[in-house]
Order: sequence, then structure tokens, then C-alpha cells
Amino acid sequence: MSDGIYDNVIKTESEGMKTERVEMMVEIYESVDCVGDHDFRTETNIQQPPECTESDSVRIRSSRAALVCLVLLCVLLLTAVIVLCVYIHSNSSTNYTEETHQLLTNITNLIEERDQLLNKITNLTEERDGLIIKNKNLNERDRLRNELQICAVWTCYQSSIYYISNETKNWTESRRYCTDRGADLIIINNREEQDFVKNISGAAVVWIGLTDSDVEGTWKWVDGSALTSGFWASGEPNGGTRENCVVTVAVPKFPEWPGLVGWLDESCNQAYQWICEKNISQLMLP
Ligand SMILES: [Ca+2]
Ligand SMILES: [Ca+2]
Repeated sequence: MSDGIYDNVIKTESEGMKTERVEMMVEIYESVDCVGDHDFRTETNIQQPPECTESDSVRIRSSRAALVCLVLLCVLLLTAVIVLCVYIHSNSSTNYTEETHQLLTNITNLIEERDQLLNKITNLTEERDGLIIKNKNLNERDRLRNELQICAVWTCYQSSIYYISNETKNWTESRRYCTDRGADLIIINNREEQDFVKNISGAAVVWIGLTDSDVEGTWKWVDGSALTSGFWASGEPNGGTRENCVVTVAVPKFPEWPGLVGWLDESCNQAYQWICEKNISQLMLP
């Protein structure tokens, strides 16, 4: 009897401990479920303790409140952005308008300045043209004055004027003297001109514009024309390649050679007087 009672007591105590263990496990599972997914508990049809349902409600309300606050904040932020954009746009438009006005003013000033410069250019051009005409007239006057001075020094004969030098030079320098004055060494075309040269040269030996420097024996005038007939002295030309320029002698230079009158070929490096000839028609050229 006592053993049965003892066994019953032990059995009762074991069952009580098992019951408490089961209740503790249930509480643990319930706590875990509350922390975890609420919907999962709903789907598994686990009965929720009153404390868990109230916590969820508080959290949902908090979430809703946070969501509302977030939406309001977004609306406020969007409103602020819109207001800021409108302000920037209006301010920029004002600045652009002022800048455009300033640029138009500058363009107008530049156009006026350009017109003034064009007027100045026109006036300067007219003044330049006037000075050019004035300078041309002065040059023409000086040219005519020089020609008159030349005519006072040079001798006129038929259609040409002639200048006989007092100094002596070689043939090349003598010719340069003539060309520097728009003339050239004399070209004797006929007997009358040869007699004219004889008269103005007197006893002088003078260079004339005849040479065979290019081709020995082929005599050419300074204008490039070939010699057709000449007034060579007796025995001339006789210098070969040593004597390629021509002088004319009006008076026998050596008594022993009385016939040495007319043209002689001479070394071009010899120094003699010279005669320049210029056609009257060249006086009219500038
Ligand atoms: Ca010769
Ligand atoms: Ca000779």
C-alpha cells in the first residue's frame, strides 16, 4: 500500500514536471513566433497569446504613422523643389533679359562705330586719291622741267636730240650715262646724220652705239638692229676680237694717217667722249 502510494506520488510528481516542461516549451515557441513572422503564425493556426497581438497592433500603427510622415516629408520636399525651380527660372530669365539688352546696346554702339570708321575710310580714300593726282601733276611738271633743261643742254636735229659729253668714259659706262637719262648711244642712220655728228664733235673722238661684242664681225646697233652700211675709216675695222666698240673721228688724229677719218673699231675699255641720242617722241613719254 505504501509502495503504491509512493509510486503514485512519484508518478504524480513526474507528470507535474512534464506538464511544466511542456508549458515552458509552449511559452518559448510562442515568444519565438511573436518575434518572427506574424502571418506565418496565422497560417499555422497557432493561437496567439494576448501579449503578441497587442504588440503587432502597436507596430502596425507605428509603421503607418512613419509612412504618413514619410509621405508628408516627400510632399514637402517636392514642393520645396518646385518652388526653388520656379525661383531659379524666374531669376535666370531676368538675368538673360538684362544680358540680352546689354548685348543689343553693345551691337548698336559697334554698328555706329563701324559707320563712323567707314566714313573715315571714305574721307581718307578721297584724300589719298587727291594726293595721288596732286603728286602726279607735280611729277609731270618736274618731268617737263627736266625735259626743258635737257633741251637747253642737248642739241636738236631732225627728229632727235643729242648730247655730246665733255668727259670721257669707256663704252659701257658711256652707254649707261645715256640710258640713265632715257636715251642711248647715237645710232647713225645716214650721211646727213654722220655729217651732223662731224659738226658737233669737232676734233673729239666719240663713242657711237655700234658694237660686235656678241658675235665677232657682226656689227649691231644698241637697239639690236644690224649694220647695213657704215662710214668706216680706211682700213677699219681691223681690231678683231680685241676691238669690239666703235668711235667716230671727224679730224685726223694722227698726221701720219690723214685718211683716218670716219668710224674705227677700238677696245671697249678705252676712254672717249660719247654722244647720246634720244628721239623727240620719247620726250612725251613719262
Ligand atoms: Ca671686233
Ligand atoms: Ca680699229
